[in-house]
Amino acid sequence: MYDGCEVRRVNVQNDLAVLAARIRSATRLTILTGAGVSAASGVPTFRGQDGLWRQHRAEDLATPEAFGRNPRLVWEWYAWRRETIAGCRPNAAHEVIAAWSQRAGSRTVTQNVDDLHARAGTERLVRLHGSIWELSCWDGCANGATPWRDERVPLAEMPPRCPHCGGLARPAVVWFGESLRGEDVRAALQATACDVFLTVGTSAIVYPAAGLVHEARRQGAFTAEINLEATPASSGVDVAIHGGAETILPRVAELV
Ligand code: BV8
Repeated sequence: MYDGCEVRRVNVQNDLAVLAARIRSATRLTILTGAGVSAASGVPTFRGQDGLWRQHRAEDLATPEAFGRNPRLVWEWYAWRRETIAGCRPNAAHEVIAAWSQRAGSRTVTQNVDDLHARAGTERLVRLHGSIWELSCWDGCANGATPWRDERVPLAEMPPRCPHCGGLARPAVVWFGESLRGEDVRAALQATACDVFLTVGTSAIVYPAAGLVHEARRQGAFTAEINLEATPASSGVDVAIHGGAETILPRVAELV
């Protein structure tokens, strides 16, 4: 007779084998990632206990209203995150996802702005919320609408200025209440037409990203979730595996 944790272990082993078999036979694999895949690299997640900064919640700072009210405070938050991320490297979860991205028909859609998927060499990457290493013009000049890359830590000046018009620069990320870029939304929706849709390390509450797994299931995809804890998506996927992405993904990769 199995005790509780033995049953759980057996169930997880079965789920890993089922997911690996589905990935092995898939011609179109789509992976959606959130902050949880970068947690093992040392990048603070949004809603975990490490998600607070000077007692501010991410949702309160990652908005155009917050930036308009106090650009220096919001830039200090981004400068702190840039400095933290600059010292982080891709972890085993990024490495497995980058390896799977070499397969034809695979696509990776990330909510993260830390660029760790790009640094791991991930192909066909859709960055739904932009990059913390890119800036654009807050004051709306034509040339400054196109994001430019600035990886200097610390930034040359605080707050940084637009090189085109000398106005205020902003992080070229998508804030709450802002629309995502049309081409990114289209690419993400196209990626829901797949055989396997795997969501990894996201609390599944930020839209439109959180709606993608439901759209994939509606189109007949096998859906799976790898996350440290249950989320609103857990009850709707075919397989929900609870554990660290940096340990679960390498185990699945061994079985594929
Ligand atoms: C928009 C960039 C049209 C900034 C971010 C429909 C329904 C409800 C609400 C809305 C809706 N449509 C729009 C909204 C409003 C809003 C929204 O969704 N709000 C939520 C809070 C309810 N959405 C928007 O505003 C979006 N815009 O839809 O445009 C529009 C326009 C105007 C008005 C309405 C609509 C724009 C959303 C983009 C916001 N920008 N980031 C920045 O980064 O500074 S979102 C931000 O949250 C990050 O990108 C982050 O990636 C993302 C999602 O969070 P997660 O990645 O899931 O991170 P989190 O910390 O929450 O969870 C981590 C998970 O990992 C946890 O579950 C944890 O257990 C797990 N974990 C931890 N360690 C590990 C692990 N898992 C595995 N292994 C581990 N080791």
